[in-house]
Amino acid sequence: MEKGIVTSPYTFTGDTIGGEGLKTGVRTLADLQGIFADEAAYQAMDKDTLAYRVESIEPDPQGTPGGLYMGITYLAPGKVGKEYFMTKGHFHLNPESTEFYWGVKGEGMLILMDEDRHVWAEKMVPGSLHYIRPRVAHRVANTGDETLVFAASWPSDAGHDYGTIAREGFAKRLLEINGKPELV
Ligand code: S6P
Ligand code: ZN
Repeated sequence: MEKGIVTSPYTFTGDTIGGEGLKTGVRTLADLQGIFADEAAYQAMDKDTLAYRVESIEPDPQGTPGGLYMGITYLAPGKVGKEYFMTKGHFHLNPESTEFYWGVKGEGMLILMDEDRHVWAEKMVPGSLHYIRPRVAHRVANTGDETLVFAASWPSDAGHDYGTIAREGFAKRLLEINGKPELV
């Protein structure tokens, strides 16, 4: 190859990323204990069921100011009672940090909640782009019957506050009512 011209160590095909230092994280239903409303339905399910997998490229150490990360989440279809499979959801530890999500495959809902516990949702479909503003908690539910694939890019110094959502939850839940998703 010509001097000074190199190949990027990372790849992005639309629904996969790869390359140097690719990280993979897996969440089963066991990892989502306490987030679904219907505890009896949750207890009746196989806790080894895969809920989602996240693949990410994090070129700089967590906490590096000015860095950017990119990840793809594969969220399985399914419900616990009437509630769709969803990600744990989080605020960022650095409250000013923002994030982009975009829909790649399947159908879902990005559920957002500000610090006053006001909740709203944006429909996620292939090609939808979602800007998550500072101080807004975010989680995604799969409302379809295929794996929901979405990508995200966030600052390397955003950090994740899972504790607040684990303790207090979101003020509304996305349930299937008469065959359609409803925030209740
Ligand atoms: C990271 C970004 C996503 C989520 C992933 C899983 O800032 O928001 O990669 O980590 O969608 O969701 P959660 O709430 O379990 O981190
Ligand atoms: Zn985030």
